[in-house]
Amino acid sequence: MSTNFTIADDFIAEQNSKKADYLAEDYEYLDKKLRRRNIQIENLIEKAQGFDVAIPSWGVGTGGTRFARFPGSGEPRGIYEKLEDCATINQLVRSTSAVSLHIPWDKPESVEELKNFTAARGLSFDAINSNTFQDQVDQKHSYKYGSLSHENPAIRQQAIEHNLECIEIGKQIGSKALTVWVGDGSNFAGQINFRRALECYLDSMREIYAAVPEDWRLFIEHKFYEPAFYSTVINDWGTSYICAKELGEKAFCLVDLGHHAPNVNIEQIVARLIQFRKLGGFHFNDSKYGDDDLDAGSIKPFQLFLVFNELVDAELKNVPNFNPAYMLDQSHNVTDPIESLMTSAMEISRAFVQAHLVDREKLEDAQRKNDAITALATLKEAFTTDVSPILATARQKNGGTVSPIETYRASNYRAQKAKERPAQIGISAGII
Ligand code: PSV
Ligand code: MN
Repeated sequence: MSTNFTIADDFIAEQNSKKADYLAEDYEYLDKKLRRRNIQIENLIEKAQGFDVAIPSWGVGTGGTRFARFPGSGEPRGIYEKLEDCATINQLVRSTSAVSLHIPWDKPESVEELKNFTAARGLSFDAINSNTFQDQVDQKHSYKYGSLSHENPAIRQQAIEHNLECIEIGKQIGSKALTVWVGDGSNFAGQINFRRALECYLDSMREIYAAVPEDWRLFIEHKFYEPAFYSTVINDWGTSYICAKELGEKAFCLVDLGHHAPNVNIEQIVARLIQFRKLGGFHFNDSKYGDDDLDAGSIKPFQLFLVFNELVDAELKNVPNFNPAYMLDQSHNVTDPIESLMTSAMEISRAFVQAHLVDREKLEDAQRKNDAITALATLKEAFTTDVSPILATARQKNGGTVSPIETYRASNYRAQKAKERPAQIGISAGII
């Protein structure tokens, strides 16, 4: 496996040197501009250097829709090849050092081997995700009509045990959180009893919660539709909050940006969850219509900025126990997944740094005076500042590349992988 192609650090340095003059010019200009606003560019570079968002293992394969999947060449065929791609992403952007595994898709034959392989590439493991939304070949009971919320205790038990197994794997690989998203719900009015389904779900979650180690967190991920189209059991942040509250201190809400109805004010949901100490983390992506799983910041960059505005405000105000986990969760149908994930990671860092540019005193003053024009202008001043030189400098300082997409394309990584990884008929990338 170690003979597989990797991008050489010398190659990255050579690519960076081609950009050095332009970056220096842009940096100098931005530095001057920020100093006029009493902002030290060095502080922002440090912030950007310390920022990290986890890569979902399932994101490095080409996704698909209900209609078709168009595989790309050189796609990863198993967990080790997925990790190779995750390592490449991090090598170039240096802000994606953790990988979020999905079980059983990524179930390792040898945990030891998996750990060594990952550590050798400078990666660690983020939250572990359970899967009770699909049936596996050797599974006794079907999840066709639900899993943790199913009427049948034997089916619930099977789903509970799967989550317990995820916790065990997570403990061995160093994860510190379990993310539970269920596809449970209904397609017809009257198909399920709403109250009974949630009671069953809570009963199951109590058993899972009891097995969550003291230094772990249990993330509850809500979604208002799909695969069930009439109702889902954990449909919104309110239900998620109630469940997290019922379960106890280790339980938190996870916000996947794609899991809300169009036009829902997600930044306000984030603020609510922060206020009541139940914000666990994020699955970042973007959407136009629903759970489109598009690249983060590609459709609504202002929304992404506004979410980070809430997060940075909480960070600066030292909200107790504020420690959200950042993960991507996207499906790449028409792009090279590595390019999409690198671009998304950069857009998330951009929103984070921009949110640090907000003049918070001015904003608060405007809010207290009901000066809506100044309030928005204060946010827009930060949002419209091009922080690219900060992001590029942070990447370079961390050992990465000034221009991730250019460097990646120039390296011919994908063509090399196409040689190493001949296509397999019928392999699953996860979301198909
Ligand atoms: C469901 O749409 C979801 O957002 C959950 O996080 C799943 O684990 C993931 O996508 C992959 O299907
Ligand atoms: Mn998700």
